[in-house]
This record gives sequence, C-alpha cells and structure tokens, in this order.
Amino acid sequence: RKIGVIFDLDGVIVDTAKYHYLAWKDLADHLGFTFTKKDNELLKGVSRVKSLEILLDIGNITISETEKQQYLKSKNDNYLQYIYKMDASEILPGAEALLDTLDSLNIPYVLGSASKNAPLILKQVHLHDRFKGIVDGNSVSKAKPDPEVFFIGAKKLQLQPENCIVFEDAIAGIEAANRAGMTSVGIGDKGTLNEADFNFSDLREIPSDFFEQFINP
Ligand code: B16
Ligand code: MG
Repeated sequence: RKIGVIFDLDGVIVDTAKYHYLAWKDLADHLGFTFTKKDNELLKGVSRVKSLEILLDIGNITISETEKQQYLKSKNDNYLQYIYKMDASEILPGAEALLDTLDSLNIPYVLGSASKNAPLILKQVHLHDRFKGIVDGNSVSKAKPDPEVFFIGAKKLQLQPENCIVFEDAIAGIEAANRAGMTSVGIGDKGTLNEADFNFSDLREIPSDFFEQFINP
C-alpha cells in the first residue's frame, strides 16, 4: 500500500511555541494583564486571529477591528524577530532522523501547519526543500480542528485520506486528522492527546519499523 505523511510544524518539527508566547506576552503586558505559559497552551495549533481572540478573552478586553489588525501585525513583527534568529540547531530531536527514514522508504511527506510563517521557518532551519509540498495558514480558509489543511495535504501527496499519517502536537490538530479520516499520531503528552490513534512523547520514540504496519497491513 502507498502511504504518505503530513507533519505539523510548531511542536513537531520545531518549538516555535516559546516565541509565540514571548510575542503574545508582550502584547498582554502592553494591554495591562498577565499572560502565563499555561494560558499559552490554549493557543497551540490555533490560527493567529483565533489566538488574539483567546488572548483578549483572557484579559477581558474588547477592542475595535482596526486595533485588532494593528495588534495582529505588531505581534507578528515581534514574533518574526525571533524567527530570523532560528537555525538548524532548533530542529526538534528525532525530526531529521525520521525524515531520513521516510526518504529511505520512499514515503512522501508534506507540511500541514496553521502558521502563515511556515515556509520562512522551514527555510530558517534548512528543511524547506525536503518537503514534497507545504500547506500553511495562507492556503486554508478554515483552521484546525477543521480537516481542510490535511485534505489539501493529501491532495499534494496524491493520496486518499485513509493512506495519510498525521503527526501533531495539538488537540485541535489530532481532531482535524481524525475528522479527515487519517491516522493520527500524537507527539507530546499522551493524556492531553488521548484522541490520537498512536502516541509518542517525542519523535525519537518512533520505532524504525513503525510504517511497516501501514505499508503491509
Ligand atoms: P502564525 P502549527 C501554529 O503552528 C501554532 O501552533 C499556533 O500557536 C499559531 O498561532 C499558528 O501556527 C499560527 O501561526 O502566526 O505564524 O501564522 O502547530 O499549526 O504548525
Ligand atoms: Mg503544532
């Protein structure tokens, strides 16, 4: 059986959540309320606009549409300052070895991320050209948990959803993969990602023969 893989970016390939946190915290400070690391968990896998809405909810703040647009821009400008400093040393443990395994098995893989900055981030860490395709926040109209991002990924892989395996670190992403009818693999806390078909705490834990069961079911 021919299979393919769709990777989430933040939390699976790189840990950009820490930079999102710093940039959102800056905005919260500016607006005069506390934004904790625990609050930041709510923003994982969620689009930029939705993240701002959650942040404003936490601060109990109402602002105009014009201000919203300004804050979205200033948050992203701030976030990009961290991204420009990224290099290959920030690739999460096990990620490159996993891509090597997939290459050796001739299993194609694409990116399926909510981030509009995904192509830039992949370039920063020198992984951009390894992917067969990139689906990012610019190519979707409905954010995770909607399965749209992964359906577009399956198209790029030229595979039916049931032949796609999704690696995700966010609850919204696992839900999107399940709704798409794909195999979902949760990377991170098993308790949090209990809806996933498979769970690993990080990519290093994936056995080298993991894909065998899908190729020869
Ligand atoms: P941007 P992923 C997501 O990336 C992040 O997890 C989420 O925290 C962020 O709000 C979203 O990208 C949008 O990012 O502001 O760069 O467009 O996990 O889907 O790779
Ligand atoms: Mg993620």
